[in-house]
Amino acid sequence: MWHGKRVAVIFPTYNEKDSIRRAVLAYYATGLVDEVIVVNNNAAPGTSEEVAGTGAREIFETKQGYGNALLCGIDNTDAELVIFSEPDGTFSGHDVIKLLAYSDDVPVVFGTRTTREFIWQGANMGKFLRWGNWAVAKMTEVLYGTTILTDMGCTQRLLSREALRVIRPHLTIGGSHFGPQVLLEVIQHGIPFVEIPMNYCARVGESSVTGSIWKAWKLGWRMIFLVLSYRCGLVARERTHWREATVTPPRARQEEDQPGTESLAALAREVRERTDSKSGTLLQR
Ligand SMILES: Nc1nc2c(ncn2[C@@H]2O[C@H](COP(=O)(O)OP(=O)(O)O)[C@@H](O)[C@H]2O)c(=O)[nH]1
Ligand SMILES: [Mg+2]
Repeated sequence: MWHGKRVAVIFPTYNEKDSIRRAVLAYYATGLVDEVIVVNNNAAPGTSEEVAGTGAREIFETKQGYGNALLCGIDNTDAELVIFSEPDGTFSGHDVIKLLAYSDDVPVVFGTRTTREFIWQGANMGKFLRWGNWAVAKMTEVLYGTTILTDMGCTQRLLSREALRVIRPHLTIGGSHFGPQVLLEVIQHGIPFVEIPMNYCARVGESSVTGSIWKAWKLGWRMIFLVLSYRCGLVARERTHWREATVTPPRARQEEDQPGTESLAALAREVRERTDSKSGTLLQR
């Protein structure tokens, strides 16, 4: 729970049998996560046994692909704050607190894995992947005039329920470039977002998406093609702009929740009175 909002984490799983148990427990250990949803995407045998008893809810998506698994997770939670992640040991449960802290100000918080200080030894983030992700992200930033973007492929991110409600009908990609489509739909809808550094560690087991340079190269080109298609209006659809889609912008709502100047003055008076009664010298100094 974060400021009265329910928090869910979605873990798609395909080949993470040896790390998923630890991942689920680490995210619950933050004390901030209400529900971990494991989407079993024809996962390695033994995965369900590892998930059992962790408190996570396991659901099954037989349509293969990262995007299909995430969409199934999104459609199976009503949490107000939804975090996408991976249970392969690359992300840290501790970073949930960073995503949540920024969710107070913006409805979407993207992670980035290209900040040098946060890349741990053994992480699959060599020069090619780091600069490749950075370059496609910068291309997107310049083409759309967005806030800073430095990673096109980070899969740890947070979306509010309102943001998901707005973009969900436009999410169509079942494969690995689902992540960039989420980013592009957020941009196209004018949803405010920020990108923050995530710790990125070595993976447990083999990566099947960016493990080989050839696969990463192909995925990179698919991402570039997707960004350009959106920019050229080839994915033109009717979209409701964020400002019209949300009745009250989150920031305005939070301001309503803040104590007004009157109650702040009362609080200051109370503190003064208490300090006064305990130690007069403190006030006089
Ligand atoms: N390769 C693959 N990954 C899937 C599939 N469905 C879900 N995933 C998830 O996609 C994520 C990325 O895969 P991974 O092998 O870790 O690639 P990497 O993050 O690029 O190293 C993992 O969390 C997988 O569980 C699928 O059909 N194939
Ligand atoms: Mg991974």
